[in-house]
Amino acid sequence: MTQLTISGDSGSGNCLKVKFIADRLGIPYRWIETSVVKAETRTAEFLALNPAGQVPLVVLADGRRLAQSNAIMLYLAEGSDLVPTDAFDRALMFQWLFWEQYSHETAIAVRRYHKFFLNKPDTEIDPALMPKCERALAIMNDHLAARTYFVAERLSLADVALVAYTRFSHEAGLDLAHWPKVRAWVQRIERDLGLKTALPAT
Ligand SMILES: N[C@@H](CCC(=O)N[C@@H](CS)C(=O)NCC(=O)O)C(=O)O
Repeated sequence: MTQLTISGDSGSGNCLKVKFIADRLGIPYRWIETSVVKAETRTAEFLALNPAGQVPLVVLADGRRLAQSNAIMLYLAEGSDLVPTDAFDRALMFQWLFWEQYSHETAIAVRRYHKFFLNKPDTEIDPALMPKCERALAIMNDHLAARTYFVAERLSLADVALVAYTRFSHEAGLDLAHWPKVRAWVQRIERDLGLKTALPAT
């Protein structure tokens, strides 16, 4: 039987988000490892599937294709307990999903890519990224000061989207010991998702 395929790079938080949701919801899929560093997202074959040349990309059983990690998560999790039914809570979840893509991923994931995957020394990495990363983590830490989860005190797509790169903060050169509420929340979400922790031992 044809089933969902996920083209993804298993080092990418955006791709892992999709895997986490499919695993959590018991959705069967075939994973097609597609390396960003090896430019496998830029082959003619891949560009024919996603002209944006980016993973994650899913191809549904009927052949329809969907890109953008948060859009894919929303499609897969429709009607599940990971999407709040209350309209305001759902809008809050979207608030964090949009913030993740505009202000969080663009700092932490980008700095991690340059430092960890491209092995660049700090002097060759855009200096504006570090304060942007620190600001994102401070916003999260403040939000979590009196909360267990990002929205409505239960696991939602907001937690899954945000944990994807936050758990690799050390690979971006950030020590989560400075943001203890974030660190504790990462451990909680990893536990909820049944993941082995990505955090370094303290
Ligand atoms: N906003 C997109 C970002 C996707 C993205 O940046 N994917 C990266 C890997 S994390 C990629 O495929 N880069 C390859 C390239 O741009 O050539 C999403 O959330 O899916």
